[in-house]
Amino acid sequence: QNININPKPQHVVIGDYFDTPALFHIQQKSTDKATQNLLSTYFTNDNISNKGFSIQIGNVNDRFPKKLKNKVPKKAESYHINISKKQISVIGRDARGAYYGVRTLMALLKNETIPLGYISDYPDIAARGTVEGFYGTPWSFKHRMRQIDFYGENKLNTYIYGPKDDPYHSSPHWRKPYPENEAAQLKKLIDRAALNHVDFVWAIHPGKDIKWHNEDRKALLHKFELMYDLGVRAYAVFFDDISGEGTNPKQQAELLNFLHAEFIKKRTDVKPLIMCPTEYNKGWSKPEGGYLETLGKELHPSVRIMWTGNTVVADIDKETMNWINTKINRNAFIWWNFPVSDYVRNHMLLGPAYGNGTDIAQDVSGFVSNPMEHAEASKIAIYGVADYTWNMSEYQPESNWKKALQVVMPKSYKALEIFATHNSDLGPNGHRYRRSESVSFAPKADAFLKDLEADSTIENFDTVQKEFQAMVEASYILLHSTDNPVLLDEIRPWVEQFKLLGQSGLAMLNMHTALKEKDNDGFERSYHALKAIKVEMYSIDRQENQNPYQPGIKTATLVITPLIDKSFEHLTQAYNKAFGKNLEVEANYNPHKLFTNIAQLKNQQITLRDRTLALNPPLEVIHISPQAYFGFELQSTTRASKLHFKLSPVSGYSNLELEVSVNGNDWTAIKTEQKDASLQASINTIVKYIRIKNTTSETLSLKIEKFTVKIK
Ligand code: LOG
Repeated sequence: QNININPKPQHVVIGDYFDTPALFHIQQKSTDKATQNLLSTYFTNDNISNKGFSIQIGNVNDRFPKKLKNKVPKKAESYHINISKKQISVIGRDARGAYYGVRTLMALLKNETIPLGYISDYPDIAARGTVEGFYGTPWSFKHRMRQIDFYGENKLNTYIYGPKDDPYHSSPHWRKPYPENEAAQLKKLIDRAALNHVDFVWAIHPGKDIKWHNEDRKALLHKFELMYDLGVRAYAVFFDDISGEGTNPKQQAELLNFLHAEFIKKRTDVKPLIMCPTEYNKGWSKPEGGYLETLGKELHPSVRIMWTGNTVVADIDKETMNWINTKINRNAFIWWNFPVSDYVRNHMLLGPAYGNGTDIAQDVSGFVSNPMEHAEASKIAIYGVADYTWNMSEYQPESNWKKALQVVMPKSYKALEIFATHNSDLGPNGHRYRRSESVSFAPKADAFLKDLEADSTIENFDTVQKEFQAMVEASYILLHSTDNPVLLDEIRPWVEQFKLLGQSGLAMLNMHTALKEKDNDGFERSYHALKAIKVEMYSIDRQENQNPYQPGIKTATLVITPLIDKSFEHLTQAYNKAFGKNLEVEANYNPHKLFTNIAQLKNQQITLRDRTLALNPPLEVIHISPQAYFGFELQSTTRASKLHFKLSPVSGYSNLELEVSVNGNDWTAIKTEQKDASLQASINTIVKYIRIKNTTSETLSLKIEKFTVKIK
């Protein structure tokens, strides 16, 4: 049925539509504060009247016709909405169900017409939401407030607060109270969560330095009490990413059971505990140690145990669930590591939330997504998680994703779609988790390259050109969009990069046209333009998002970038060959150059990363004749500092000299110092050229294992 509500309701039976009334008569039976607050955002003195259209809101314990009450699904958080020409009844199974019913009601009232009929609805999974559990800059207060509202709107009921870099969540300060300011902000968040019917689950990460003695146990209990005073009514204890004493499952279980008995059970208003085990994925579990079985046996049955799947970053299927659930004697609580990007920080993950089995609703006790440090951009995936966890069997990743784009950017969503289509994969990474990217464009790119390399007419020229144009135009639209400044703030450098990439694609196509028309001036102009665009992209990559892990800004790396680079290289080679020219073929821009007169090394790549210039070590033995040298030519005079090199055999060191120069003519020798098998030097001066030179009268044969220099 065609009603646009996220998450998709379970049962919708509707017929004719009637015009949405302008005036309403609201009768609240027993509603809670959150529902009252929500109603007050829509029903104001302007649209309330005793003669208005009747809307009744309450739960199954209120007075409603029996036959309506019977239709409320017998499940937690469910609701039934009945719509007749005379009135609308919203009946919740419980307070949260009534709240969700009102959420659905308000989505209906946004339209010009309302359908007659009914909606019976309930969630597939009990706990649904996010775990702010990533490394890196924790979300800001402002972002968290926006997130919590978003969860309420999308019927997500769980926000687990556990940012690795909050020192009061983890070591060193987990035992200490939050400073006044932070406590006040947390309190506001907790209140906001309550207004959105979101459980604010406060997590503690004590395992790095916990001692299994009474004092630390008491410290934990005390911290729980402090958090209770701030309004926390749900708790988690994380033991992930630790080593040593803290990993002992018996001790972990004992602590959790202690907290359960001494804290949870003694209060009527606190939810059962959630814990994240140390062996939180199958790849890391060591069957011989019996870690998971111990937890399964010892932990109080009400404690929910988190699980990331077969590996740290994995999609979840039936088999995953069967495996873990038998080990832990309960349904695991899924910690889905998507769209978290703390291990690929130079990428934006804006694709759909897909890949999880749609048959695991009965096998999980909860499902939360670990998002990116970019909160607003993460909403695209979270919107999908809301739908998936509510109504799993009907979840459609692709159409959900398109709706999500409209929700985060109501006006510029089409431009956002072009951007997000090409910014979803993570690139190669240690967890080997990948996402599809540029899906519908990929076959066209392939065909383009094939034609180009076969020197035949390029069938897809126009299609590819249109895509590049769309990239540039979409970028301009996004950069000047006003419908979500918070999102724009997060994605801006990636959009700038994306715009430049589109422009470089157009320059590449111009090279092709010029080559075909034998317009050499035209070819060289587009060639140099493309190179210049690469310089700009390079500088964005060096200036923005300079974290120490994966610094920089990568965009459209799976399909578009390789398409442009390969085409550029092919075209330049073809041009050089046809006209006897010698343009540099290599597409990837690095302003610094290898500096050598050794033929064997001429094509060796150099890379620049974190201000460290490195020669990619060649695998073969290099023969260095007398006076021959290798090193770097910097783009301009720059301060160089630490230099490292490693050669084998080490006996080679005594025959080589390190020299620097500002002009390439006058050279100064720099003292080196041998440390173990490698040589180091502190240059600490402004240079343009750095080289290692054979100062003997014999040819040296050696392997270069490492050659790097730090530059400003
Ligand atoms: C961490 C988490 C991190 C994620 C992805 C869990 C349970 N723990 O490898 O903080 O964001 O992987 O990098 C983790 O996933 N450790």
